[in-house]
Amino acid sequence: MRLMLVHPSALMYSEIFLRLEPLGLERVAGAALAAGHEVHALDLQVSSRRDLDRDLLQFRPEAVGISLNYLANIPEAIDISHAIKHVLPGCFVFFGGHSVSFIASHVLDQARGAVDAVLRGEGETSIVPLLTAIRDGGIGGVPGIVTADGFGPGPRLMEAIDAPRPARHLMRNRRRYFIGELDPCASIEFTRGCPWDCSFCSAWTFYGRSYRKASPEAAADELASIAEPNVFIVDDVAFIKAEHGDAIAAAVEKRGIRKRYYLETRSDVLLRNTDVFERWAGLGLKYMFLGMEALDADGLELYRKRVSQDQNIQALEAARKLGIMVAINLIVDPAWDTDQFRMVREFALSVPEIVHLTVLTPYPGTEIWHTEARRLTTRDYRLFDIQHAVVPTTLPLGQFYAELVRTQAVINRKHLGVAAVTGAARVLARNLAHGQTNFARMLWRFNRVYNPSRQLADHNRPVRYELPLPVHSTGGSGQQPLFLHTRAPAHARQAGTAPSG
Ligand code: B12
Ligand code: SF4
Repeated sequence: MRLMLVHPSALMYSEIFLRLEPLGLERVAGAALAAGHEVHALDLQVSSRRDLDRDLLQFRPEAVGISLNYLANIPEAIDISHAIKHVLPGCFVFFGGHSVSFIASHVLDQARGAVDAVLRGEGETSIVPLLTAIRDGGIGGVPGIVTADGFGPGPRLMEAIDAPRPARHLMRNRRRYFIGELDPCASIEFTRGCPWDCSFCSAWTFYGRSYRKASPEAAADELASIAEPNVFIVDDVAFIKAEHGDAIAAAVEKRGIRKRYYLETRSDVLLRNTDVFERWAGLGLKYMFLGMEALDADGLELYRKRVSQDQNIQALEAARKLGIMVAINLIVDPAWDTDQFRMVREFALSVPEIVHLTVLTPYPGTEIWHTEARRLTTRDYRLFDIQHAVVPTTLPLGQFYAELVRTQAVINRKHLGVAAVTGAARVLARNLAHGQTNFARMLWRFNRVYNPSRQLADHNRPVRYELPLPVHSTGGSGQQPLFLHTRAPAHARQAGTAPSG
């Protein structure tokens, strides 16, 4: 069958810092290719709508799948579905991905017939059964399927994540993928899932708190197959298990692979497995996101981060000793007043690290979607990008954005200052010499995009598609009802029970 897979456009406020390959979509493509289907992929982060229109007419897909990891992309995906049905009325259009999995039937209703199905959960296990069912019938029996007729069987977790390999070769314009100065940059997955249970995050609910590891040989083979000199490791929390991180490092050393890496991890994991991070620093690990989330004990408690502020500070020291640059993430609570923003500015200026701010956002799939007592002030999908306030702010909204942007600008100026003396100018020149302009554009675009009036104006756009209303609970019925995948393989359940944080 001719299958076309599409990733929507980049999110405006994060595109400044990064644009990364759609790894999940590439893995779904890999599964379909392995079963003998003809697959075409298009990423609107790096291609235009005109490319999409042209490809639809030339490739004439029998099925089109659109990836929806981010809520903010849902309106665009619904519009694209209408356009597809207009030119190819017989084409089967379906959605899949992280965010849409939690609100599948709502989105189907909103699409008013333009979307035939949503595949919830991991796409590798359901794509081939879906394509077979489109041809032979029996769509209602596909794992994870939701159609206008209702829910089919639950989504199925893969036993192991070694295969299928992401079909990277299908993506055009790969040189446009980057994160910060790692330009161009590919992505890879060493583990899947997270055993912790932070209240604002849906990574753990999606995978039912399971945790799976790629085999070290498969991980190193895949890394060796990547052409880009830079790699983002997409794991929710990298190197939770020291022996796994060490085993991949050994396989990478054996093959003599040399790249520069960016990853995400937790402070307690960095402190517990410092040796592993040191070994990876030797292999080229340059940057890491550290989700500190809050500067005070109350905030850490509220987000159920299970890390103390002392551990966070020690982790920063550990990373500095290893020469790894940290991007600290802090969650901005819409309840903040000017004092709290000032404190964050002071903190950001007092540490050499990059500080990244995201606004506390209850979204489907998270615990706070059900427990947050504050009412949503908007249900416009496009504002659920954790750069906008979607619950009431203590400051008037305009002032909240003014404080937010002022804080971000102070932080950004600091980096440009630090960057100039620490050699970013050299990096910039090197990238430009190789025709890589993503990092340079990022430095110049900040002021245009991060602008309080623009953020405020985003709230006044006409709204065509809205999120469903949350179903409130006190959280008393345990965590199981939040899980999307409910049956983890036995080995994964074992690994997932022991976060020592
Ligand atoms: C790695 C990651 C990042 C990285 C890289 C992002 C990137 N573009 O690659 C970084 C740290 C930079 C990042 C940034 C952001 N992220 Co992020 N990120 C993740 C994370 C941890 C893993 C994503 C991943 O690559 N997984 C591995 C691949 C293989 O899995 P996958 O993409 O989910 O695909 C599988 C399924 O979803 C499904 N699938 C996917 N597409 C399709 C399509 C079809 C047709 C089908 C059938 C199935 C299918 O099958 C795939 C294979 O199993 C997820 C949490 C999670 N565990 O999912 C959050 C997550 C997706 N991010 C989130 C957010 C909010 C953001 C930011 C907006 C935060 C910010 N403002 O800074 C930015 C936006 C960046 C951007 N535009 O890409 C939220 C999404 C929230 C929401 N509901 O909208 C998540 C869920 C985390 C959370 N907080 O709960 N992110
Ligand atoms: S540790 Fe990170 S990925 Fe895991 S639940 Fe918390 S925020 Fe989500």
